[in-house]
Amino acid sequence: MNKMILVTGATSGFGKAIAERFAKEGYDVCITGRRQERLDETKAQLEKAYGINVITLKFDVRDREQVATAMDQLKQQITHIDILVNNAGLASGLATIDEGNLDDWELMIDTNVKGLLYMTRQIAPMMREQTKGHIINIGSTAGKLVYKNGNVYCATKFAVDALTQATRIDLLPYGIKVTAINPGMAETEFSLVRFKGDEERATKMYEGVNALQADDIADITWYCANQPPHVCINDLTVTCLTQANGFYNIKEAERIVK
Ligand code: NDP
Ligand code: 8X3
Repeated sequence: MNKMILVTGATSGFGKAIAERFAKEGYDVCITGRRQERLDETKAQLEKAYGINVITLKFDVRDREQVATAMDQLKQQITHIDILVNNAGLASGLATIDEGNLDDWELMIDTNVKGLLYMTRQIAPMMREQTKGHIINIGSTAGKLVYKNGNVYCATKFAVDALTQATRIDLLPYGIKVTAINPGMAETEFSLVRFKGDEERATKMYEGVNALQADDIADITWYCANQPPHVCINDLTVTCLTQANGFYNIKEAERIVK
C-alpha cells in the first residue's frame, strides 16, 4: 500500500511542487485548492508520470463547512494518512497598521490561521487513531521577525509558529511528528497575490535576488519527512543566500565574490 500525503494549496507554488516531489517518490497524494482546472491538470500529469493515485478536493480552507465536507469525502476514500502539509496561505497587501485594509486582514487571518486550524482539527484525530503521522505547517521568516508594513501577515505566521508548537505538545503521546518549515522570499505566485495581480510589482520583488524556488521547499519537505522514526525536526528556517532574515536582504550583485 502506498503512503498518502495531503497537501493544501497545491494548485501552485510550494504545494504543487511538494505534491509532485512526493508523487515521484511513490506516494499517493491528495491535492486541494479552489481552482479545479489546475487540480485536474496536476492529477492527470502526476498519475501519468508516476503511476500513483491522486485525489483532488476543491474547497476553500476559510470555510469550516467546506473543509468538513471535503475531509469526510477524503476519509471515505483512504485507509490512512501519513502526512498533512498545511500550506494553503497568502499575503494580501502591504500597508501600515493605521491604513491597512480590513478585508485584507480578515482574508489573511481566515486563510493562514483559521484554515490551518480547521484542517488540523479534521486530520489530527485520524493520526491519533493511527498513533502515527506527520503534520508539516508552512510558516515563514515573517513568523520569526516582523517587517515594516507586514503587520497582519507577520502576525498570522507568528500564529502558525505558536500553533505548530502547541500541536506538537498536544499530540506528543501519540507519536505524531509536527514540523514548521519557515521559508524566506520564494518565487511563486505569492507576490502576484499579495499585489493583487500587479505582475510588474510582483516580478520586481525577485529581480537580481536568486530567490528560493518552489522545488527547494519541496526538497526540504521531503527531507523533514524522511528522518528516522525517533527524529522530529521541530522548526526549519530557510532563506536564499542573499537574505539573512525577514528584514535584511541584498541583491545578488552586492554579494562579494572573489
Ligand atoms: P502561491 O500563491 O503560489 O500558492 C498558494 C496556494 O494556496 C495556492 O495553491 C492557493 O490555491 C492556495 N490557497 C490560497 N488561499 C486559499 C483558500 N482560501 N482556500 C484554499 N486554498 C487556498 O504561494 P506560495 O506557494 O508561495 O505559498 C504557499 C505558502 O507558503 C503560504 O502559506 C505562504 O504564506 C507561505 N510562504 C510563502 C513564501 C514566499 O515567499 N513565496 C515564503 C514563506 C512562506 P487556490 O488559489 O487554487 O485556492
Ligand atoms: C513570505 C515571505 O518575506 O514576503 O512569507 O514575508 S515574505
